[in-house]
Amino acid sequence: MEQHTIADEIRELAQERDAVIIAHNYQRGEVQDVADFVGDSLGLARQAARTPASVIVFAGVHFMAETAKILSPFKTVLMPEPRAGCPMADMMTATDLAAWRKANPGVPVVTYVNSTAAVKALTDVCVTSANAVDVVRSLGAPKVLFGPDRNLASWVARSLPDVEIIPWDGFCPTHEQVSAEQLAQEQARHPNAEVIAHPECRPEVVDMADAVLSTSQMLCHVATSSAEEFIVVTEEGLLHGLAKAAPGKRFLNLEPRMFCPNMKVTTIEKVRDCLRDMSGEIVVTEDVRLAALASVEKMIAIG
Ligand code: CIZ
Ligand code: SF4
Repeated sequence: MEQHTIADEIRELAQERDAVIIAHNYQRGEVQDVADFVGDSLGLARQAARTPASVIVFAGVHFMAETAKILSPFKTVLMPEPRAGCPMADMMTATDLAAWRKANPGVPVVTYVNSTAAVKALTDVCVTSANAVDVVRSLGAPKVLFGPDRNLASWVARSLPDVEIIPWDGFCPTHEQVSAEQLAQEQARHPNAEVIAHPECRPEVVDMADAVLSTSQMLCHVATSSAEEFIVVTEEGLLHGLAKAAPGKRFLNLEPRMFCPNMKVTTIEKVRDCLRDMSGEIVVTEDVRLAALASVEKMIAIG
């Protein structure tokens, strides 16, 4: 007799609860495999909003589930592990941002989607790592405040030398830990590998990359690139999706592997328990939601 797996149990519960399961590109492989959709935070939030499901189970970190709630106010958004936060998002609080705005009157505030709903609510326009350069360029402003990620800010500043980017001093500990020496050693071991790096890495690491890409851009890129081997400078969970996106190609992470502990606290058992118990609901107050929605919609309108 075939074994009834935890994945089978999850699929049955999802049907019973009218739930869609979405998993971020950095989640554990078995969690990605049980999800209806796998992707980046904004892509997932938009996809979940379009499904008829009344419940969204978001396997990711807190700001991502908040973004899903911002776009789907009438759906129930659940997190299998609601304590999964993002240290970078927590490096800029709404109180910090309010004071920063006040000290820089008239300067537009551009915020990375890796931020809390309360911070998005005080933002003029959000950006993702995929569209940050285009969105800032389209503002046509001589100067912008950019948070919370100083490394993404630096990438935008180097891409747009005519715009003065004032960075907040936040960073992603998982991407920040990578040094240029560490990457150089990996390159020396694999001289034919193409280096693809996330813009959350330090500027000197970004400058060593053949391509600077968001997670979704990496997934598209590896399928069309002529390279057969890649050094992937982002959280190691993406390698699961990369192997599916370009079967037969070789993907290397760094040593030690780039590991976000918050992304990995969600286990397949917690996905099951969350659906069974309908636990871990994410709530965003309506005034914050509407203000945050405006900054996300402005980004989407820009493209
Ligand atoms: O927005 C996301 O999902 C993150 C954290 C990174 C990316 O490049 O997709
Ligand atoms: Fe936050 Fe970095 Fe983890 Fe992404 S990988 S959730 S930015 S700490």
